[in-house]
Amino acid sequence: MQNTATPTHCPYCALQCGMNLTPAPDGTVVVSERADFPVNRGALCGKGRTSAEVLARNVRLTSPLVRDEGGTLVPASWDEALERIAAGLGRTRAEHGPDAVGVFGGGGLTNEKAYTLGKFARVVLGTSQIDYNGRFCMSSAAAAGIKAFGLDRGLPFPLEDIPKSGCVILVGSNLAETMPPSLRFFTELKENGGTLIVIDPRRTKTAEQADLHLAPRPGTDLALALGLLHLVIAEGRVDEEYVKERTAGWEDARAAAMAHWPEYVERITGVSVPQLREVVRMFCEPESAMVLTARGPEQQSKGTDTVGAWINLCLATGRAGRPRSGYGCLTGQGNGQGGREHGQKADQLPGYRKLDDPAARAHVAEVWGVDPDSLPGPGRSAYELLDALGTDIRSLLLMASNPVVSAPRAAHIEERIRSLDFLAVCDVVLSETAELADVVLPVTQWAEETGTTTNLEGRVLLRRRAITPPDGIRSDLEVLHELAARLGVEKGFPTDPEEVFEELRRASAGGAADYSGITYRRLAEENGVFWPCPAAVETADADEDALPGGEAPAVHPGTPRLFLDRFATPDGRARFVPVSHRATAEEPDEEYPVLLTTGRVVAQYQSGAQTRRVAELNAAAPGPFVELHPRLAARLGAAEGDPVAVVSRRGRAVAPARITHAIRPDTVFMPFHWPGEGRANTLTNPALDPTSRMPEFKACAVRLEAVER
Ligand SMILES: Nc1nc2c(c(=O)[nH]1)N[C@H]1C(S)=C(S)[C@@H](COP(=O)(O)OP(=O)(O)OC[C@H]3O[C@@H](n4cnc5c(=O)[nH]c(N)nc54)[C@H](O)[C@@H]3O)O[C@H]1N2
Ligand SMILES: Nc1nc2c(c(=O)[nH]1)N[C@H]1C(S)=C(S)[C@@H](COP(=O)(O)OP(=O)(O)OC[C@H]3O[C@@H](n4cnc5c(=O)[nH]c(N)nc54)[C@H](O)[C@@H]3O)O[C@H]1N2
Ligand code: SF4
Ligand SMILES: [Mo]
Repeated sequence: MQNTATPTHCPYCALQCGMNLTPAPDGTVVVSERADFPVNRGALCGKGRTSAEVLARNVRLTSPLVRDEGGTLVPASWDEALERIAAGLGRTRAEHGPDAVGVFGGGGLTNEKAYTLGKFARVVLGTSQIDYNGRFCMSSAAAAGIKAFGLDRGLPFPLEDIPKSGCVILVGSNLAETMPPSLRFFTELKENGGTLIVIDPRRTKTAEQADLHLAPRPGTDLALALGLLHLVIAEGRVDEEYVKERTAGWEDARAAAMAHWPEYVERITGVSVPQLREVVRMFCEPESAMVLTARGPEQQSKGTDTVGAWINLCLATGRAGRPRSGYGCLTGQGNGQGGREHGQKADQLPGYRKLDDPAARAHVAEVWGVDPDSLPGPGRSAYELLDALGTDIRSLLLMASNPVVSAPRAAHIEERIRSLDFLAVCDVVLSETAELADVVLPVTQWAEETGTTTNLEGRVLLRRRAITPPDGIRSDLEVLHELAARLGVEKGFPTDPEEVFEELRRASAGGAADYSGITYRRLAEENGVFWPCPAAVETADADEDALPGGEAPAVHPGTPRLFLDRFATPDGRARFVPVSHRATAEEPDEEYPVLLTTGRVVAQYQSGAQTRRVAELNAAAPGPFVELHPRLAARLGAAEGDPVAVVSRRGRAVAPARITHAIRPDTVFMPFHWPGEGRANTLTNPALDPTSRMPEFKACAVRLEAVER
C-alpha cells in the first residue's frame, strides 16, 4: 500500500477525531495530525495518539483459536474455526430452536458491520435474541429523545454551535477526560461570554472549568431538574408563546414540577436553593442555552425520566429547536450513534425502524429478499440477554464487547457466560471474555479496513483503510459472510464495505435515520454528512436544481441542525413528559451506608481490552482505585494508597484508596476499566430502567472495609 498519509478517524470514542495514518518502513504505522477535520482540528488525546500500538503483532490476536480437549485455547486454521462456530450455533438451533442462539454486538462496530450483524441474526440464525453494549451506554437518552422530539440523534446540532450559545449545562459528563479535544468548544463558549455549568457529584477536570459546579448526590438528577423547572415557573420565566406554538403536554408536566419545591429538592439532592436559583438565572437570562447529558444522569434505573425532565426544562424555556439552543446527548463509543440505528438493537431494523412495525418489516424484508413473516420479533435487552445465557440462550456469537469487565453484576454474568454450551468471540485482542470462548476469531482493525461511523453530532464519516492487515486476520464482514455460507445462506453477505453501505442506503431509505443520499464518494469529498440525508430532494428548489430532463436529482445537503422548523413528531410539536422524583433502586442503609458511582479515566478506554495493552496508557493509569473523601477515609483508617474493600449486595472488590476533597463525603467512585480484584462491575446493580432497559451503573449502595496490606 502507498507510503503517503491516509486521512481517517480514531478507533475509540464518539468524537471520532480525524487523524492521518502513514505506514513506516519498519512495518509500524505513524499517527499524525489531521487539521482539516473540524471536530478536533488535529488535536488527539493520548488514546488516539497511541492507537496504532494495538496493531502490533505482539499484542493482538494473530490466529484463530479453538479450545482443545484439555480445555486450552490453541491456534487453528480459519476453516476449522469457522466450521466449529457454524456447528456450535447450528446444533443449538436444531436442538433448542433459533431463539436459543444469541448475538451480542458493540457500538464500536462500523455501520456496515452493525447492519450486517443485525441481518445475520434475523436472516441466517432466525433469532430474535440480539442486542449490544450500546444498551449500557446512551439508551436512556435515546428513549427520552424519541418520546419528546420523535427522533433520537445524539446532538441535534454540530459541536461548533456550542461556543455561540449563552449558557451550557453539562449534566454528568466528564468530557475533559472522556473527549478531551472537545473541551475547546467550552473554552470558546466562555471566551465569548457564555457560561458553563457542570453537574457532577465529583469536582472533575471538567467541573474545574465551570463557572458553576453543582455536586448532587448520585442518582438525584431527576429531582434536580424538576426543582429547576419549579423555579422557572415560580419566577415567571416560562416562554409561554413557545410552549403554545411548539409543544404539547405542558399542563401535566407543569403540575408535576410544581410538586417539587426547591427545599424538598435541596433535601434530596444536597444542592442548596440559592445554587438552584443561580442555575435558573444563568440558564434563562441569555438569549440561547443548551443542556447536554452524558452517562451520569443516564445510567440510572430512572435515566429515561431523568433525561425527560431535562428536556422539559429546555422546552419550558423555549430552548429546543432554536439556533444555538437545544438538548443533546454526548454519545460514547466510536459508532455509538450509527450502532444504534441499523439493527443490532433488540427491537430495531435499519434506518432506525421499529421491528414491530409492519411497514418497516415489509420495507427491510424486500431489501433483504426475504418474506416479512420470516423476520423474528423484538428480543431481550443486553443485560436480560446476558442474564439468560446458559438457560434460555445456549450459544452466543459475540462481536466487539467485553462484558466480563463491562456488564453490571459482572461476577454473575461471567458465571452465565461460562455456563453456555458454546461461545464464539470475534475480537482484535484476547479480551477477558474471549478467554472464555470455545472459538476466538482475530479480526482486522480500523486502520486495516474501510467503513463508516456516525459521530456524536450525527455526522456520518468515512474511516479509510490505511494499511494491509497481517496474514491470518480477516474482517468481521468476511467472518459473517463465511458463517452465513456455512449455515446455508450463500448470498446477501458481501465482504466489501462499500457494497454493504449501498445496501444499507436502500434499507435506511425513508426511515428516521435516512442515509440513502450518502455515498462513500460524498463522504470522502465532504468530510462527513449529517443524517437524515435522503437520496432525492422533492422540494420546488430541488426541481430547479435538477439537470434538464430531470435524470439527476438534486443532492440533499444533509441535516446538521434538527428541529428548527418542526419536531419529528406527527404534529411537529415536542412532547413534555410528566415525571416525578423517585429513589434509586438501592438506597444506602445501615448495612450499606455509602453510594458507589462508577465511570472513566482519561488514559483507559472502556473494558480496557485495547488500552491496557499500550505501555504509555498503562503508565498513566496502571490500575483500579477507590476515590473517597478524607472524612470517609479517616473513619476507615485508610491512608492514600491503602487497599480498601468495597462491598455491595453483588460482591466485593478491592483497590487502593485515592483520597480527595473532590468527591462528596457520602459517595465513592471507581473507574470500571479493569478485570480481577478491582473490577468495579463486581459491585454494580443491574436494576433496569423500565423503558430503556439501562442498568443503574451510576448508583448502588456499598460499605467500605479496611484491608490488611
Ligand atoms: N478516556 C475515556 N474516554 C471515553 C471512554 C472511556 O472508556 N475512556 N468511553 C467512551 C464512552 S463509550 C462513553 S459512554 C463516554 C462516557 O463519557 P462520560 O459520561 O463523560 O463518562 P463517565 O465517567 O462514565 O461519567 C461522567 C461523570 O458522571 C459522573 N456521575 C456519576 N454519577 C452521577 C450522577 O448520579 N449524576 C450526575 N450528574 N453525574 C454523575 C461521574 O462522576 C463522571 O465524572 O466516554 C467515551 N470516552
Ligand atoms: N461500571 C460501569 N460499567 C460500564 C459503564 C460505566 O460507566 N460504569 N459504561 C458502560 C458503557 S457506556 C459502555 S459503552 C460499555 C462498554 O464496554 P464494552 O462493551 O466491554 O466495550 P469495549 O471495552 O470497548 O469492548 C470492545 C471489545 O471489542 C473489541 N473490538 C474493537 N473494535 C472491534 C471491531 O471492529 N470488531 C470486533 N469484533 N471487535 C472489536 C475490543 O478489542 C474489545 O475487546 O461499558 C459499560 N459498562
Ligand atoms: S477524544 Fe476520542 S476520538 Fe479523539 S483521539 Fe481521544 S479517543 Fe480518539
Ligand atoms: Mo458508552
